[in-house]
Amino acid sequence: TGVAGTGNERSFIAIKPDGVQRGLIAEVISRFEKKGYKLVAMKMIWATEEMAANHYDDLKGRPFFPALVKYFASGPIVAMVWEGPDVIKTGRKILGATNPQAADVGTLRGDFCLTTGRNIIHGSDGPESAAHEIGMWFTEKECSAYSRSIDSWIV
Ligand code: RTP
Repeated sequence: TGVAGTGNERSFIAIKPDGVQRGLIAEVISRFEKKGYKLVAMKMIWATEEMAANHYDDLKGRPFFPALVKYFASGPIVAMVWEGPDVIKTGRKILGATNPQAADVGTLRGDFCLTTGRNIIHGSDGPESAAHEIGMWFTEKECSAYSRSIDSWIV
Protein backbone atom coordinates (compact mmCIF):
# COMPACT_ATOMS: atom_id res chain seq x y z
CA THR A 1 0.00 0.00 0.00
CA GLY A 2 1.31 3.43 -1.00
CA VAL A 3 1.72 6.42 1.28
CA ALA A 4 -1.65 7.86 0.32
CA GLY A 5 -3.37 4.95 2.04
CA THR A 6 -6.45 3.13 0.95
CA GLY A 7 -9.90 4.59 0.60
CA ASN A 8 -13.14 2.82 0.10
CA GLU A 9 -15.38 5.85 -0.35
CA ARG A 10 -18.19 5.14 -2.79
CA SER A 11 -20.13 7.36 -5.20
CA PHE A 12 -23.24 6.79 -7.28
CA ILE A 13 -22.59 7.67 -10.91
CA ALA A 14 -25.27 7.35 -13.59
CA ILE A 15 -25.01 7.77 -17.34
CA LYS A 16 -28.24 9.58 -18.19
CA PRO A 17 -30.46 8.56 -21.15
CA ASP A 18 -28.71 11.00 -23.55
CA GLY A 19 -25.30 9.57 -22.64
CA VAL A 20 -26.56 6.07 -23.37
CA GLN A 21 -28.23 7.11 -26.65
CA ARG A 22 -25.10 8.92 -27.79
CA GLY A 23 -22.82 5.95 -27.24
CA LEU A 24 -20.84 7.44 -24.34
CA ILE A 25 -21.08 4.48 -21.94
CA ALA A 26 -17.58 3.18 -22.61
CA GLU A 27 -16.09 6.69 -22.52
CA VAL A 28 -17.52 7.38 -19.05
CA ILE A 29 -16.47 4.01 -17.66
CA SER A 30 -13.05 4.38 -19.21
CA ARG A 31 -12.32 7.71 -17.52
CA PHE A 32 -13.21 6.47 -14.05
CA GLU A 33 -11.43 3.17 -14.62
CA LYS A 34 -8.23 4.71 -15.96
CA LYS A 35 -8.15 7.22 -13.10
CA GLY A 36 -7.82 4.21 -10.80
CA TYR A 37 -11.32 3.92 -9.40
CA LYS A 38 -12.95 0.55 -8.95
CA LEU A 39 -16.34 -0.34 -10.39
CA VAL A 40 -18.23 -2.18 -7.65
CA ALA A 41 -21.77 -2.24 -9.10
CA MET A 42 -23.39 -1.57 -12.46
CA LYS A 43 -26.74 -2.09 -14.18
CA MET A 44 -28.77 -0.71 -17.04
CA ILE A 45 -32.20 0.35 -15.91
CA TRP A 46 -35.07 2.28 -17.46
CA ALA A 47 -36.30 4.39 -14.56
CA THR A 48 -39.97 5.23 -14.19
CA GLU A 49 -40.88 8.88 -13.69
CA GLU A 50 -41.60 7.97 -10.08
CA MET A 51 -38.05 6.62 -9.62
CA ALA A 52 -36.62 9.71 -11.34
CA ALA A 53 -38.63 12.03 -9.10
CA ASN A 54 -37.44 10.09 -6.08
CA HIS A 55 -33.83 10.34 -7.21
CA TYR A 56 -34.12 14.13 -7.66
CA ASP A 57 -36.32 14.63 -4.59
CA ASP A 58 -34.19 17.56 -3.34
CA LEU A 59 -34.96 19.53 -6.52
CA LYS A 60 -38.75 19.06 -6.27
CA GLY A 61 -39.49 22.78 -5.90
CA ARG A 62 -37.43 23.88 -8.92
CA PRO A 63 -39.12 25.09 -12.12
CA PHE A 64 -37.10 22.62 -14.22
CA PHE A 65 -38.11 19.62 -12.06
CA PRO A 66 -40.87 18.22 -14.34
CA ALA A 67 -38.61 18.41 -17.42
CA LEU A 68 -35.74 16.86 -15.44
CA VAL A 69 -37.90 13.92 -14.37
CA LYS A 70 -39.09 13.32 -17.95
CA TYR A 71 -35.50 13.51 -19.24
CA PHE A 72 -34.13 11.09 -16.65
CA ALA A 73 -36.94 8.60 -17.36
CA SER A 74 -36.81 9.01 -21.16
CA GLY A 75 -34.68 5.90 -21.76
CA PRO A 76 -32.39 3.47 -20.00
CA ILE A 77 -29.60 4.78 -17.79
CA VAL A 78 -26.42 3.02 -16.70
CA ALA A 79 -26.31 3.13 -12.90
CA MET A 80 -22.95 2.50 -11.27
CA VAL A 81 -21.15 2.56 -7.97
CA TRP A 82 -17.47 3.58 -8.10
CA GLU A 83 -15.08 3.19 -5.20
CA GLY A 84 -11.77 4.77 -4.21
CA PRO A 85 -10.06 7.65 -2.41
CA ASP A 86 -12.08 10.87 -2.59
CA VAL A 87 -14.25 9.41 -5.38
CA ILE A 88 -17.21 11.68 -4.58
CA LYS A 89 -15.37 14.99 -4.99
CA THR A 90 -12.92 13.80 -7.64
CA GLY A 91 -15.77 12.11 -9.51
CA ARG A 92 -17.55 15.48 -9.72
CA LYS A 93 -14.34 16.93 -11.20
CA ILE A 94 -14.25 14.16 -13.81
CA LEU A 95 -17.88 15.04 -14.67
CA GLY A 96 -17.26 18.81 -14.84
CA ALA A 97 -19.64 21.65 -14.01
CA THR A 98 -23.41 21.04 -14.15
CA ASN A 99 -23.67 23.52 -17.02
CA PRO A 100 -21.50 22.05 -19.80
CA GLN A 101 -20.74 25.54 -21.13
CA ALA A 102 -19.01 26.27 -17.82
CA ALA A 103 -17.34 22.84 -17.66
CA ASP A 104 -13.61 22.72 -18.31
CA VAL A 105 -12.36 21.00 -21.43
CA GLY A 106 -11.00 17.65 -20.33
CA THR A 107 -14.05 16.87 -18.20
CA LEU A 108 -16.84 14.63 -19.50
CA ARG A 109 -19.35 17.48 -19.71
CA GLY A 110 -16.72 19.87 -21.05
CA ASP A 111 -15.83 17.44 -23.82
CA PHE A 112 -19.13 15.80 -24.75
CA CYS A 113 -22.16 18.02 -24.24
CA LEU A 114 -23.58 21.51 -24.60
CA THR A 115 -26.53 22.18 -22.31
CA THR A 116 -27.53 21.69 -18.65
CA GLY A 117 -30.73 19.93 -19.68
CA ARG A 118 -28.74 17.27 -21.59
CA ASN A 119 -25.60 16.92 -19.50
CA ILE A 120 -25.14 13.14 -19.98
CA ILE A 121 -24.21 12.07 -16.47
CA HIS A 122 -25.01 12.30 -12.78
CA GLY A 123 -22.66 12.06 -9.82
CA SER A 124 -23.36 12.18 -6.07
CA ASP A 125 -22.55 15.57 -4.54
CA GLY A 126 -21.66 14.46 -0.99
CA PRO A 127 -21.30 11.50 1.36
CA GLU A 128 -24.94 11.59 2.51
CA SER A 129 -26.39 11.78 -0.98
CA ALA A 130 -23.96 9.07 -2.16
CA ALA A 131 -25.14 6.68 0.57
CA HIS A 132 -28.76 7.60 -0.09
CA GLU A 133 -28.50 7.18 -3.87
CA ILE A 134 -26.54 3.91 -3.71
CA GLY A 135 -29.23 2.52 -1.40
CA MET A 136 -31.93 3.74 -3.76
CA TRP A 137 -30.55 2.03 -6.89
CA PHE A 138 -28.68 -1.00 -5.52
CA THR A 139 -29.03 -3.65 -2.85
CA GLU A 140 -26.02 -4.37 -0.70
CA LYS A 141 -25.64 -7.76 -2.42
CA GLU A 142 -25.31 -6.02 -5.80
CA CYS A 143 -22.26 -4.06 -4.60
CA SER A 144 -19.15 -6.22 -4.72
CA ALA A 145 -16.30 -5.74 -2.29
CA TYR A 146 -13.26 -7.19 -4.02
CA SER A 147 -9.58 -6.52 -4.38
CA ARG A 148 -7.56 -6.35 -7.57
CA SER A 149 -3.92 -7.20 -7.95
CA ILE A 150 -3.23 -3.65 -9.19
CA ASP A 151 -4.72 -1.98 -6.10
CA SER A 152 -1.35 -1.58 -4.41
CA TRP A 153 -0.09 0.26 -7.52
CA ILE A 154 -2.93 2.78 -7.16
CA VAL A 155 -3.28 3.33 -3.42
P1 RTP B 1 -26.39 15.80 -11.15
O1 RTP B 1 -27.11 15.71 -9.82
O2 RTP B 1 -27.21 15.33 -12.30
O3 RTP B 1 -25.00 15.25 -11.12
O4 RTP B 1 -26.20 17.34 -11.40
P2 RTP B 1 -25.66 18.44 -10.43
O5 RTP B 1 -25.61 17.93 -9.01
O6 RTP B 1 -24.40 18.91 -11.03
O7 RTP B 1 -26.76 19.56 -10.54
P3 RTP B 1 -28.13 19.78 -9.74
O8 RTP B 1 -28.24 21.23 -9.44
O9 RTP B 1 -28.29 18.79 -8.62
O10 RTP B 1 -29.17 19.47 -10.88
C1 RTP B 1 -29.46 18.15 -11.22
C2 RTP B 1 -29.71 18.05 -12.68
O11 RTP B 1 -30.86 18.83 -13.02
C3 RTP B 1 -30.72 19.36 -14.31
N1 RTP B 1 -30.81 20.81 -14.23
N2 RTP B 1 -31.46 21.53 -15.11
N3 RTP B 1 -31.69 25.15 -14.96
C4 RTP B 1 -31.91 23.94 -15.45
O12 RTP B 1 -32.55 23.75 -16.45
C5 RTP B 1 -31.33 22.81 -14.73
N4 RTP B 1 -30.59 22.88 -13.64
C6 RTP B 1 -30.28 21.62 -13.32
C7 RTP B 1 -29.38 18.90 -14.85
O13 RTP B 1 -29.58 17.71 -15.60
C8 RTP B 1 -28.61 18.61 -13.58
O14 RTP B 1 -27.57 17.71 -13.81
